[in-house]
This record gives sequence, C-alpha cells and structure tokens, in this order.
Amino acid sequence: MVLSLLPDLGKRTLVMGILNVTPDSFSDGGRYTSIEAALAHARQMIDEGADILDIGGESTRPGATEVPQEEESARVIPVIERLTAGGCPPISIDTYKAATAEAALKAGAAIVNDVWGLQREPDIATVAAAHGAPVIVMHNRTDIDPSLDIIEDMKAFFERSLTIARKAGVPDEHVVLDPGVGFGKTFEQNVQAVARVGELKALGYPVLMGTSRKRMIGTLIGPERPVAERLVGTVASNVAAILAGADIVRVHDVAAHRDAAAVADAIRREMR
Ligand code: HH2
Repeated sequence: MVLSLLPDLGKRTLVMGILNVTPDSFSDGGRYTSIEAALAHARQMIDEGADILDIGGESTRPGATEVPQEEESARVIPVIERLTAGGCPPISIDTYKAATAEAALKAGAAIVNDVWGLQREPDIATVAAAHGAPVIVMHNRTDIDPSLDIIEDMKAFFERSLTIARKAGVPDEHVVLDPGVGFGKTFEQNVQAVARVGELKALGYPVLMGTSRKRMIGTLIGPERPVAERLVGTVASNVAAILAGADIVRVHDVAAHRDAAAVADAIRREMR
C-alpha cells in the first residue's frame, strides 16, 4: 500500500532522492557508476532525510541510448541488494522494463517508477501487482506538440495507464501520477505541468513532481549557466509545485528540499 509503505504521504511533502547508476545521466551521469560510489551517495541522501530513493540504470534524457535490460539490471541490482540489506527508506526502481522491475522488486525495491506510464511494457503492471508494489505513472510523449493543452493530454494518457493498472490488479491506492516535466513537452508545457498540478490532483491520486536541474530551470535562469547552478531554481519550482498540490518531489539535492518542503508545507496547511 502506498499508505503503509509511506505513512506520511499526504501529510507532508515527501522527498525522493535520485540515484542514477548510469554513465550518461544529464546532470550526474558517470559519478555513481561504481557500487561503492552509488552506496555512498545513497547513504548521504538517507542522512539528509530522503523518504524514498529512486534508483535508475538507464538515462532517460533526450538523446540517451537505450540500455539492454540485462545491463540495466546489472547496474542497479547490486546497489538495491546492498542498500536493503542495511535497512533504508523504500526504494523505487526507475524503469519502464518489466524484467528490470521484477529483478529490482525481488532484490528489495518496493515501488515501480515508470517514465512511460506502464504503456511501453504493460507487463510491468502485472509485475508490480504480483509484488504489491505501488506504481508511479509518468506522462510521456514520443513527439512534442505545441498545439496541445498538455494537461488534457495527461488526463487521457493517465486514463490509459489506469486501465492497464486495473486490468493487471494494481489497486487505485497504489497509483501515483507524475506530469513528466521534460518529457515530450515544450518549455511552456513544462511550466504548465508545474502550475496546473491542482488539475491533476483533482483526479484523486497523489502527484509526484520531477523538475530537478532540468532544462526548464536552465531556460529560466540562463541556459549558458552550468547545470550545477540550477539548485535555487529547482527549489523555487518545487515550492511552487508543493503549494499547487504536489505530494512528492524527486530531487538530486535532498537536504535543501527537506528545508524547503518544511516551510512550504506549513504555508500550504494555512492556505484557503
Ligand atoms: N525524470 C527523470 C528520470 N526519471 N521519473 C519520474 N517519475 N519523474 C521524472 O520527472 C523523472 C523520472 C530524468 O531525470 P534524471 O534521472 O536526473 O536524469 P536521467 O534520466 O538522464 O538519468
């Protein structure tokens, strides 16, 4: 259950720390490819108060090469095994591949985070259901269409994902929605994905927001600035998302977001 696994969900904003065990992720690729480096980074995020660790073995940035399933599993499974052996917050596996999700859940991961919303390999929903694992259903598109009302497109996309989830036996309480900032959207549509979170919340599911260090932030603060300078812009976007209704923020910088979420949550509680 989302609720028993994450008892604070809905009571305060949860912070999901990003652990990319990839050589080519856009902001931290190559930094955590050795198991020891990945574990050290995970421990740092746990110390900083991460509520969830999101582990991925394939970069999803535009232009990244797809990784064979075996290679993706080989990158993430040893890290998941070592982390869960020592006790840690719930781990989500960032994959759209059913076999990787299966291996990760067997190794101790508890949540499936699918950037294709269960629609690339629908068997992933059966895998999640068999393990009783919640699923993060992210909106995505193969093409960018500036003429779209992106929130309406998300609603139609999520309807398809929810049909797959229900058919596979994933209960509604195990679904988290994510507008997928940076995936198949124009800059304006990415900004709308944050601003209009309330419309997604109205669907009745918790919402996760992932803006961390993404190009949208760079566009706003100055595209010539290095990715490492996107922290303040990222925090600003996540505070806005929290005030608009986001329940979980997926971030590289856990400590900064724990502080920001504490302040934003207190203000949100007093909003009418
Ligand atoms: N963004 C990325 C990867 N996975 N999952 C969810 N649910 N939401 C997101 O917004 C999201 C995600 C891309 O960011 P990152 O992991 O930092 O980079 P890369 O895909 O290059 O590894």
